[in-house]
Amino acid sequence: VDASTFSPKEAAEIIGVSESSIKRWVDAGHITVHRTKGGHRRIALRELVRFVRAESIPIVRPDLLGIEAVSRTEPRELTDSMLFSLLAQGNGPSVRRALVGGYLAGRSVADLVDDVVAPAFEKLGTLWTHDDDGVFIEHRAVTLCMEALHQIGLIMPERNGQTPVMVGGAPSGDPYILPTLAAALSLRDAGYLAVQLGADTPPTAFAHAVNEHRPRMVWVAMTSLQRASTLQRFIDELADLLSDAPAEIVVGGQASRRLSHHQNAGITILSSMRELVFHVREVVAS
Ligand code: B12
Repeated sequence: VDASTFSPKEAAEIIGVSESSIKRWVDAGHITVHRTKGGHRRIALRELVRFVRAESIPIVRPDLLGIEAVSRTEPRELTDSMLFSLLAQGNGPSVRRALVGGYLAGRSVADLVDDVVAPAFEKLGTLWTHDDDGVFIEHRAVTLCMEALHQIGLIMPERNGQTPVMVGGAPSGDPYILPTLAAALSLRDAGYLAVQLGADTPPTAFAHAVNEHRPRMVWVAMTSLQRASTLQRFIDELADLLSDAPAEIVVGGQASRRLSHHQNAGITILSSMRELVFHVREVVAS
């Protein structure tokens, strides 16, 4: 995906405008291009994606984008019930089209996760209680959703070395991958670099990552039904290991409700991806 670039003519076809419009936007600086040795303009896929999202331009020939064809139905209207059905059916291409389409239509990753993905999984989470198939459907759905989020990650703008870095993952014993992946992509979408350590990450691994990447913030996504005392021990150990680092600890996820706020002074407990993005903007600005 990284290597794909388009000529102004191809870009024009993808978004259904004339080639001269594209050239005009390039000359006016609205679209960044690089030049081939022969002096021809080339537009990177990530740049074209940034442009259509910023300008709310519909994509008329998604097939030409090279990323899997994107939904032609109104992606802005993607709801949690629609995603729930696609996930329950195990329809991978449609799940990717729906989520990537929502992103291309200009929705932020945080909005998609808070309003579509999380409520769709909440519905999915009730299936295993009535039906043996529920467990397999849930596992398959997690993988399909990871693939879709990963695809969004591949078409996001790339950040340079000056960008503030965040590090995060799920705590020891917590197998949940989507919450921490969603946090990483929400942060990347908001313009930061995110180093994601994945599920079941011990405090010492967080500490090593912090040492290497020097993040402004560390997120902990806790979902697994562990005892409050186990979760608290994890946070205390992490806070202890990071006591010399200038990184703030932000905790979220379903199990974070089990932590008491007064035992966690100095640590921020948040409940959604939008809050996470909002909070990080404040941390970075301060
Ligand atoms: C997928 C899933 C699994 C998968 C996970 C696979 C994987 N590799 O990730 C597997 C199969 C492993 C699993 C296992 C179990 N699960 Co489960 N699982 C789910 C399910 C369906 C979705 C969770 C998910 O990924 N959601 C997507 C994320 C993005 O949404 P979210 O978690 O709601 O996150 C929101 C906020 O919390 C917040 N947030 C999340 N993380 C962070 C981080 C930060 C920093 C911030 C700021 C915010 C934030 O942002 C999101 C809002 O946009 C939920 C259903 C549900 N209601 O959530 C059940 C659910 C969590 N599981 C449940 C249960 C009971 C289990 C099992 C005990 C089942 C069993 N009998 O084996 C085991 C226990 C595993 C363990 N060790 O803990 C219950 C928990 C019940 C409870 N809380 O009392 C639920 C609620 C299902 C249900 N309705 O019964 N599960």
